[in-house]
Amino acid sequence: MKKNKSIIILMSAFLFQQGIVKGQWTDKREKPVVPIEVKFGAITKSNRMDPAMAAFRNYGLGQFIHWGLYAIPGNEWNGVSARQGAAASEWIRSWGGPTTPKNWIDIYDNLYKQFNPKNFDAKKWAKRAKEMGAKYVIFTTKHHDGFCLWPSKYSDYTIANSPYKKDIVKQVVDAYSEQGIDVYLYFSVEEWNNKDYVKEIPKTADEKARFDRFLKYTRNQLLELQANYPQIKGFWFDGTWDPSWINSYEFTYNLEKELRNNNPNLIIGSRFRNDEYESRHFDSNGVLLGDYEQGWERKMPASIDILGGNDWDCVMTIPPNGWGYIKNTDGMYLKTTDDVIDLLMRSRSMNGNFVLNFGPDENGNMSKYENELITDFGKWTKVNAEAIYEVNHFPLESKYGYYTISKTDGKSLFLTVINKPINNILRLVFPKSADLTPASASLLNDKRDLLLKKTNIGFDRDKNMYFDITLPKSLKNKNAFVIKIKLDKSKKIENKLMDAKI
Ligand code: JFZ
Repeated sequence: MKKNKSIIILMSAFLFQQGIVKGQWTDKREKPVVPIEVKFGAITKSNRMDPAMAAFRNYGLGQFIHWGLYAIPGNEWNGVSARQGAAASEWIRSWGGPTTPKNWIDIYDNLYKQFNPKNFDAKKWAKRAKEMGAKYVIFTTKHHDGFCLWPSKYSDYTIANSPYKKDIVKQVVDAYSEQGIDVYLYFSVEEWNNKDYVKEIPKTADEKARFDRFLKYTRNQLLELQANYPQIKGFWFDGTWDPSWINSYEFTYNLEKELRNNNPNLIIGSRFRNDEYESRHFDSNGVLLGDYEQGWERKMPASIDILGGNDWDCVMTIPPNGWGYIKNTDGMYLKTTDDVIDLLMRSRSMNGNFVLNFGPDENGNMSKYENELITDFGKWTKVNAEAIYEVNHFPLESKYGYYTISKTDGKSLFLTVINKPINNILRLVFPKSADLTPASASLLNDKRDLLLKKTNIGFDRDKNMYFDITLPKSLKNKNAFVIKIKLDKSKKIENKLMDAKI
């Protein structure tokens, strides 16, 4: 009986991680024909125009860090892998099935007694993040296991009671801020080992009292984080899917108001709360709850249209799944520099931020692979910065890669070339009605001018016109490269040959 139950829990955790459980993701919502009255709907307007939100839109690239007690096992225990046994490395506490170590939960809940990251150096992390080109960081203050990386007054299960003792969140906030990288705090509402936490809607008096205490505790912690680290720009909420939290819509509505009152520039995503009809991410009228869509986790919108103009971020792991440290990645595909360039520019071409996750080990070291990726990817973001930051979506598609356009001049168009044509000629397609068309082109990395010519290919009744950019035959890039195209007022004079009469 007990075994069956753990298999069911494990399976649902798995489906959940895969996003298969209904209603988890922010697919385009059908709006009701007649708007319904929503009392606990959106607090901020979509597309906030204030400087904080403008900065968010320009970040382009972020770094996510998942660090906590799960870094100690690193997805295994005594040489036994938790693969197939736990949903992800940071979920190792819920290890289930035949490979689960004896007394596992108990072992896990005592790991804090040995958390003592001897190499942890927030300044080094922040420098490296800057080198990668990250403009913001999202750091786990507390994951589902409930362990706080800051010395919270409201819990005993914190860094203060580990051998390390010092406030880790503070070091991260200070070091990243010093590097000019904005800080967002990841915060899981759900806590697996909190006696007051109730998953289902509290029914008995005892459950009600416990969950009530839990809500107060959550509020206290969030206010504490805001008071301790006033520099933070926002929160990245998680673990907000249980019926108990969903049913607390009035509480969460008021809490969001309170957090925003304390900091009117605060940025939070759509995963914090729901309206009174259990509608998460969006209220029942399809209005975004929060400042940006937080549903594109390890996935990408198929096209910008699905986003309905909302801001969004894509958070992504380097291994297939697993946000916390994984000691043994043998047999796992690890995303390459090419992969992350593609994902970054795909996000940017649709106005989103791309956030790459890192899972430091128990001593505070990034893995060799992560470090190499930072260096390699960082070289790319540096030379191609103009195409990544302060850019907008450009409303044309290219079979060669992704377009972004400069916000500053609206005339510098960037084409990140992922697919290089065999004949070295990129044929750009613009509608004949376009006001601005390509006037000159150059390589962004070494500023080399490229031959650009308008080409009349003579298709009958064609609505498009064509611009051919010739790449030097000697061009041998290791990765994707960016072409900067200057747009100018389109010359409307066409050398029109006679159309065939049919
Ligand atoms: C959550 C966490 O469970 C995970 O450990 C990690 O921190 C990630 C960033 O966030 O993962 C999720 C969250 C939501 C869904 C699936 C995984 N979901 O809605 O299906």
